[in-house]
Amino acid sequence: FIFSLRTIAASAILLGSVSIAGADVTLRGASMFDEDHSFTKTLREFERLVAEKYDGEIAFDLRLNGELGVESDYVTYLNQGVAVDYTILAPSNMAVFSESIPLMDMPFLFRDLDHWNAVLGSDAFAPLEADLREAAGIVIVGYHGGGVRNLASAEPITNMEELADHRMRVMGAPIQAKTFDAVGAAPAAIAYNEVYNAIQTGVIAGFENEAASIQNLKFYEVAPHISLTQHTITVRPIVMSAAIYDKLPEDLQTAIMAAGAEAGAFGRALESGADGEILQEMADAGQIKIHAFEGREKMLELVQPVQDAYAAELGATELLENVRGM
Ligand code: MAV
Repeated sequence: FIFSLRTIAASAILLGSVSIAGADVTLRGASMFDEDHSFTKTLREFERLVAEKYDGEIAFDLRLNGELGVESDYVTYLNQGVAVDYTILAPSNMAVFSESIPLMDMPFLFRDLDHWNAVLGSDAFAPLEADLREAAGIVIVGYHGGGVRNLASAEPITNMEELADHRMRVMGAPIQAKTFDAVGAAPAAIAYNEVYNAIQTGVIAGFENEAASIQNLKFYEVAPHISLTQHTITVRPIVMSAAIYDKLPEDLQTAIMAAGAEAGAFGRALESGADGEILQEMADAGQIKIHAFEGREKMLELVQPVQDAYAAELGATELLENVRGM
């Protein structure tokens, strides 16, 4: 009896994530974090804006704290049109379905926040969005992001020598592993929800992440040494399952696109503005130690040929040159 109840509960989560009865729509969202994280705040803002812009009845059911898994799970759900209708995702977690989408969050793509802002304000990534829709069945409705990723490790990493053979977790896209391989580290693709344990048990010596997530998921408990490599400014699309999106009434699709653009701008300002403060908060609380990293220029030099080769493979050389030139 208990078993069958569980089965029913599980299939209720996997099926019927969208119910469109007359004008009533309920969309289910997912966040790996609690209400304090900028991803969750941005998704809440997205919900508020959609409801405001849409004349019909709409409800949202946002599942927090990784209840529905991690981003690599969400990608599969979005692709299949089950369980998760909207979320925020790292492009590098969508590589299984689209080889080109991780280009937009590869390390050392953006020089600084101004450059990142200019690129996100342009349509430079439109071909990548089109490939994602086509190959993955995922629709980008806006852009969150703006966190700066640094190394977080059990022991300090302050220069290229200490980075050599450093066993670190990277996201699943091959370009992420190739990048950290090129700078001499020993990267391994590990699921996000296994990182804490893998560091604690010494399977790896660290990973790389942005301040907001290190704080929200308490990664500082196992990786308290932050090296300011500042290798990535994040790009985190707000996404929807195309299987769901395409079934929605046109006026709701219009509201979603407008809400996504606005919620993204809200989220980018929030995360990019809070990034330094969050690092400082964690340092003040004695949770992390911040280290300068000597060798960022060297990293950049080693990584550029890897970026070039990846773009060439994708036939995206012009796109990359265009982004670099902005
Ligand atoms: C951070 O929590 C976010 O950037 C999230 O989008 C990523 O999936 C995650 O890191 C990660 O490294 O997998």
